[in-house]
Amino acid sequence: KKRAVKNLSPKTENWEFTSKDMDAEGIKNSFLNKIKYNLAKDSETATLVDSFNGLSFAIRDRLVERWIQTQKTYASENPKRCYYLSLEFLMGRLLGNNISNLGITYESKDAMEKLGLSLEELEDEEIDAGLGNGGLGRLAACFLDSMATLELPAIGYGIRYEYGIFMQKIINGYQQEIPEQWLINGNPWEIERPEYQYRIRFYGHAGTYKDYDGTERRTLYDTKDIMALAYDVPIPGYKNNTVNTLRLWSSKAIDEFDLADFNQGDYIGSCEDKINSENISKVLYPNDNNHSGKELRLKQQFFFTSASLQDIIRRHFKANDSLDNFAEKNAIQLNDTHPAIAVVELMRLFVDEYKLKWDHAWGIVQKTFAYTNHTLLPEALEKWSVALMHNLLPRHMEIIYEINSRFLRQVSFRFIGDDDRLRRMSIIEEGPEKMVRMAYLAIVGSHSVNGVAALHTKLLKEGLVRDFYEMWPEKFNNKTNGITPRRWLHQANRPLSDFISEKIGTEWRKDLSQLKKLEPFADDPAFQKQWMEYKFGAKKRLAAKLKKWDNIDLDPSMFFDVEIKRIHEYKRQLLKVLHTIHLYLKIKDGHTEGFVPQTIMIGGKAAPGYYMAKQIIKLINNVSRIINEDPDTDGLLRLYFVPNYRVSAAQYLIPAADLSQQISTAGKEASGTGNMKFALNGALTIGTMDGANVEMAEEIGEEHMFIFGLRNEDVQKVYEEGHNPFHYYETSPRLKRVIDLISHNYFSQDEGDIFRDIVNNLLYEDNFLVTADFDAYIDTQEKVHELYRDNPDEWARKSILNAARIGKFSSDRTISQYAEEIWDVTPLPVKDVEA
Ligand code: 4GP
Repeated sequence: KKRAVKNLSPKTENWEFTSKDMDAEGIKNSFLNKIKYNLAKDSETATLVDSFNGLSFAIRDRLVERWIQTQKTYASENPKRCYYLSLEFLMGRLLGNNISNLGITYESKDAMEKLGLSLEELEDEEIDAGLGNGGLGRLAACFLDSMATLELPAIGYGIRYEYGIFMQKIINGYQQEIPEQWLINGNPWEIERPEYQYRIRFYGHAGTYKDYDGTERRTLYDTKDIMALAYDVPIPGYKNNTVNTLRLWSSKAIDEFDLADFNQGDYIGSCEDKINSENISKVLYPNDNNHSGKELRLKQQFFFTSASLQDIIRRHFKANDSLDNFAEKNAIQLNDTHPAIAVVELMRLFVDEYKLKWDHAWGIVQKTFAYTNHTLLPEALEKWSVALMHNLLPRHMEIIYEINSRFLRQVSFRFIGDDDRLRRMSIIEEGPEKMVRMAYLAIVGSHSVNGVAALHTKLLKEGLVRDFYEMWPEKFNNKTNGITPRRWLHQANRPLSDFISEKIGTEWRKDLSQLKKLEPFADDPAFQKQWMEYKFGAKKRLAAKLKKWDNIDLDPSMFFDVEIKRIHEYKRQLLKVLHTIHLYLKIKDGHTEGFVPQTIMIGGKAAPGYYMAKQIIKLINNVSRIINEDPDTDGLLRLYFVPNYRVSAAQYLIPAADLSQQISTAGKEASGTGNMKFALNGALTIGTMDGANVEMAEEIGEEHMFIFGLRNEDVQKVYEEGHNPFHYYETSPRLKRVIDLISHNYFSQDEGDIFRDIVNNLLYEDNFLVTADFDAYIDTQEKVHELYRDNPDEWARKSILNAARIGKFSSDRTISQYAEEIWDVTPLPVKDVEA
């Protein structure tokens, strides 16, 4: 059954536009046309935002024919399709991406230059589509790019949040969250589809009625309904004719105003109803790796899930006349448990609305769904109170009970007399408050369960859901994450991308394993020199951006050490801060001989309700101020907290980094994807044996990375035997000095004891073993600096080898494996659009 992954390499080769429309002159004319007729402006009155919108409309036009052609092809060929259901799509900016995937970057640049405009400046006007928090959401975005590039008939479904991830401002060192009005200038990439609207039914109660043939059936009464309205975003493949769709749902009141209320004079009351319905798609929950049990969140989950399923069934019936082949035509991937209620909703639709028999329906449901787990952290595991679920979705709660009772019967048959196992595996958790365990529901309702890196999948099987693995080992599989090389190298680092293409051709953009061809150059001094010049160029580009965005002055001749990701205790930004303080102390002690002049950059958002994460941000900022203002550190050490870390900032930070920080407590980071982006751009990694770092070390060679710290087994042992952080404090003089400096308010002289909680946590709790790994980390950082200082050729060689050997981590490879091993979906190339 298993085919080689190679089969899924793109079918369309040597794709080039021939159209005049794609040259600079064509783009320029089209742009001028848009400025005039779409925006009613001229060269005198057009603002930068107008120019951004004008160019975006011009580029969108160049996608539209292919978009229509793609959808036509799918409709007529009726292939099996894959649907990616995700509460998050962290898309970032689209202009540069769409231009680049069309292969007209230089043409667009020229077109704008002819008009005295700078493409880069226009790109800077685009506010990121920040419809996600971190890894899980960005992965979904990379997957969309790969699915289109691989010519897979795929659709992404999500929510069109009016407010995506908040904008982070730093005020007196503290994070402040500002709502980001990303739609304020309009969104040139979306098309509203009023013809696709679905009714979503909440609350009410379930009851029985007699069908015409006398069968008793369940249905819902007295529900409170709202509408889901579709907005479509085009997702172009890289240099092919495929343009897939990301369909985002926006909530809308059923009627503009409830006329009954209106006539009774309750004008405000009826307006409130409308406002309440529209709240559902208002804001993204800003949690990463964390579950919030709020009713509105469950509403969001059901809202987008139900709309998507209704849309999928509608589309299915356009090309098929029965639901019997539903699973043969539709594969639905659940991006974490956030859309897991889909299992229940599809059962409800099949059984209540389409009147299928339970067993028949259940067989289809299980064959249709597949579930991806993204984290082992207990606080991220979704559980919904039965009471809440019953109130909001009464019929779904009934169906969950039915699914559970049939499932537990299966378990008790397989493991006779094992009552504890029944209790452990039940979808309903008994306790003071009964809870629905969404991960269990997702596993029971799917034919495939995957983790996102080899180690993570292993731990999933051995730990978190071991009982389920024992029951259905065949359901479990690994799909190591990947990233799209288009955004993360071709676009983000175009000079380096062009240099690479000069040497090894352009195929790597669709087949990242081709980067292997760089290996022979790794020893070539001339190539090494050029390679490092590109790194220097990227540093200068970053310096210009951070100056413009945040008024930060970077010195590009320094070593750049970068940790960018969500702020989380398990990701251990604290370890990086402690190290920075250690370096500062070295300088203050006068040990500056051979000190590698370096700039340490840390960026990331903290969930607004995550106290410790916000304390860590404050600490970074305070340490930064003391260090940067101390004249002793001039030319040696700088620490910056980069505010408002986001996809567009990552595109500048990652190419500029010399060192990538991937230092999570072993066993905690499911995969990581930033780690891959850095290596692709020639940064060396300092990291623990966690997540995909393990597989990166296999590919790149451990000797070309800086691996340190406790392994997963060690961590487990420490947890079992009881961790005593105070012991490390007492026995490591370096650690003691650093912690003492913080606890004596050296970094908070006018603010007193504000870091007491951090210090106490480090000394008496330290769940993430910062103290245990401290010395190993400091020593390994030292090795990093030694190599950079004493052996720049070897550094360059390693940098090249990192990029050359990172090919496995293309999301094209990941998606090929999903398509072949889970979805059974094959590429469907789209023919050339006639001129
Ligand atoms: C993240 C994981 O923390 C990260 O390791 C992984 O690379 C990413 O998913 C994509 O699989 N999880 C989340 C989350 O973002 O909210 O659970």
